[in-house]
Amino acid sequence: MRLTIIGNQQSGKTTLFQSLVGPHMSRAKGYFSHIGTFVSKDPRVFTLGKLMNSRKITPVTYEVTDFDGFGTLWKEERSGEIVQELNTSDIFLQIIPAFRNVDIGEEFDDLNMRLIFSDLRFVERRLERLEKEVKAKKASLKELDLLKKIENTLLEEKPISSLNLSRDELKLISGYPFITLKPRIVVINIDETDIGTFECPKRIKNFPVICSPLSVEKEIAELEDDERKELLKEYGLNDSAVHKLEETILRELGYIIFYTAGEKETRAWLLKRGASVYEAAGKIHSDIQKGFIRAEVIHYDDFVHAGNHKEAKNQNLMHLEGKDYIVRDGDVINIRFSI
Ligand SMILES: Nc1nc2c(ncn2[C@@H]2O[C@H](COP(=O)(O)OP(=O)(O)OP(=O)(O)O)[C@@H](O)[C@H]2O)c(=O)[nH]1
Ligand SMILES: [Mg+2]
Repeated sequence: MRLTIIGNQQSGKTTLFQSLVGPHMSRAKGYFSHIGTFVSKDPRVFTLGKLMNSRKITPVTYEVTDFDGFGTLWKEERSGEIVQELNTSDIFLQIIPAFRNVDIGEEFDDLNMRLIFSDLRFVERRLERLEKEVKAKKASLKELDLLKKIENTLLEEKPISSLNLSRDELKLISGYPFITLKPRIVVINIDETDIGTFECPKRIKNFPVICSPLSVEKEIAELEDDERKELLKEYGLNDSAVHKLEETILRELGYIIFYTAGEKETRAWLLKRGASVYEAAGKIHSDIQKGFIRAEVIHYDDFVHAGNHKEAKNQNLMHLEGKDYIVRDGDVINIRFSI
């Protein structure tokens, strides 16, 4: 899972990167000025791991990239290549530097239009060839119609994601590097003096918004838990925005977290919302999926209430499920399998 921070020059991209990754090592590559790992803030895996006395606790991690392609490294004539690199991301975090008193709408549009134009340029080039290919019966009329629909949307200055394409339509264009098809979260970087008074819009052009003083977040990320709480209080903040950001990322991408818990290791796993326990088994190991018999499922809340597997079983909080069971966020799963 790759999260990519985008924004204009000096908007606070690297500050957000450091808030997510902490003061750890990062590397640079191509248009990414920093690449690092964001360790999930989900506290449940640690609670479970402690209850289980696990020797190892493994939270979910995300790869974070600080993208400078629209910043200092931006070159109009290289935009094709820049977009190719962006296309490796699953979700974008678009920063708006409200601390610089910019017009939020204008600042959003500025980058938004660059993304829309780059998709439009691609569609127009593709359409030229596609019309010939359809005539020669080398491509389908369906694809041509879909690309025309996409072209119209982009000409209306709307992202492709606003079309809510069907699964079949998405399949037809899955090979295309469309960046306005990807989910995006707008992060408004507010001045620390505006904490508590800044009116945070719920959405901008239908993208979810998070407002946060990123310079404070960066400071918080460098601290230990106790100090962190203290500093949050000092600034009048309830919680770190990073936590909320992760929740929003998972919601926008349609992911949930499930757990496996044992003495050797307790681990959190990402799974597409609506996926079956059979698919979950495949995430853990292909052999476990192949040999799937049944799944023992205890919800996190029940697990914590009971304190351990055995007690949860005694209290009838564990249920046995077959392959088709749809995993819920927070399920603690033990797969019975034979190979
Ligand atoms: N007051 C204030 N300053 C901030 C905030 N966020 C970032 N800055 C400052 O703005 C400057 C740019 O921040 P960066 O995080 O480096 O921004 P960037 O988008 O990575 O910049 P480039 O990589 O040069 O495009 C730095 O001097 C930060 O200290 C904020 O929330 N409040
Ligand atoms: Mg930077």
